[in-house]
Amino acid sequence: MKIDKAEVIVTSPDRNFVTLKLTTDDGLTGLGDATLNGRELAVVAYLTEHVVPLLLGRDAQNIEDTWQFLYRSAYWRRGPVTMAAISAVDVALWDIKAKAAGMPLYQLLGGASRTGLLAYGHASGKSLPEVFASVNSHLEQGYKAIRVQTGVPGLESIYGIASNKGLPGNEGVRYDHEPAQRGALPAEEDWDTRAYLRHVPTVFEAVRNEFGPELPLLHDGHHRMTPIQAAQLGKSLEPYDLFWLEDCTPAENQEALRLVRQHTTTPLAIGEVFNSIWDYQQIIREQLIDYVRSAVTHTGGITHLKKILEFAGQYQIKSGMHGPTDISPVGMAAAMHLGLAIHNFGIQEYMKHGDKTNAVFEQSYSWNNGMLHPGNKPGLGVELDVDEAGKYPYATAYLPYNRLADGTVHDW
Ligand code: KDG
Ligand code: MG
Repeated sequence: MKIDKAEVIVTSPDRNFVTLKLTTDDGLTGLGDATLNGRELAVVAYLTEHVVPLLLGRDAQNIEDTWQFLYRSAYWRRGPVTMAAISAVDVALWDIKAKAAGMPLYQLLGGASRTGLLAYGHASGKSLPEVFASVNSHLEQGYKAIRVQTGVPGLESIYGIASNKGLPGNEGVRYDHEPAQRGALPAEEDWDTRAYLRHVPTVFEAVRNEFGPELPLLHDGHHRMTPIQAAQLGKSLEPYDLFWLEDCTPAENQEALRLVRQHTTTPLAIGEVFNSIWDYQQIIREQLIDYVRSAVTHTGGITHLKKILEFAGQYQIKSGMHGPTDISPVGMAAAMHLGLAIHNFGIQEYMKHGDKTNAVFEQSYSWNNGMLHPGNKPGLGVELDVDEAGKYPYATAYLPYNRLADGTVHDW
């Protein structure tokens, strides 16, 4: 079974997505998600210029060998662009293998370890009444676990607060949280860590009082705190029993989590911007985290993320795969198959895609009563409608960035 064709498809229904489609000489097709938010075209170029020519004529069955070949033969290893490209190839090959076997992918990965995947959604609001309304709306939609992001008095616009406006060019389409904005330059947001640290615990106290002790609540610090500030936040949130505190410190300095860990028992999740097992080596071995946040899309595909999660499992660390709207339905389906199969599944992030996206990517995964399931079609269970995709050409879009009151650039 040889790879006969490799196409890189860029489409922008609601937002930009990059998809790799592989076709074998016997006509099987496989899809892989290669979307890297705000840097999409870098992965397109990496795939088109350097990967597609190496794939044509290769045996589509040898997934591990292809992974090692793409990783090691490049000499220049890791990095988000390389690893997103390798991931797309890897997932497309798993899709093909599962279709050839006539099985949903999770069966090839060992079969189902559970009946469905607990998923969390994103509640947010600038004020407490808005936060409460958003939590209520998520409960009505069936969510059984909810991330809470709040505005901070004095700050105009910050990460994680849903906008009802929709994105420019997409007015009326409301994602719960879609930070990338179309336009030639990134939007500037403001930040003040002390104001944030003062405000967030008051919101969690109010949310716990309103919604009771059982609802799993999550929060994303989005890399903005120093280690001691993160320790302070973890400690001040302990009475509200968080499921996790995510990305409390910048991801480059994994040792920072030692200090955070010394001071708080709030569970920690990190890794949405990591891209290999080497980013996790120390923090898993030293048990500095509780959840691995990597997406299949950004961490070298199923082949590599499965290895990370097996390593994590030795330390009772669980999965919490990244699933914002910049992970395409192809990437989401891959996460669901992997999450259903592994033993140490924790939770899956799930933000619903918009109608245009759902028309481009036909899906067989389901959302029922707060649980996701990848479906039972052979392969990933997602197909791309090329005609629909062709209606939405790439549109330049960037993630925002932060400045402090004195103008200093800060982690976003
Ligand atoms: O592309 C960046 C987003 O995926 C990220 O900001 C979302 O932090 C995020 C999350 O936890 O979903
Ligand atoms: Mg996050």
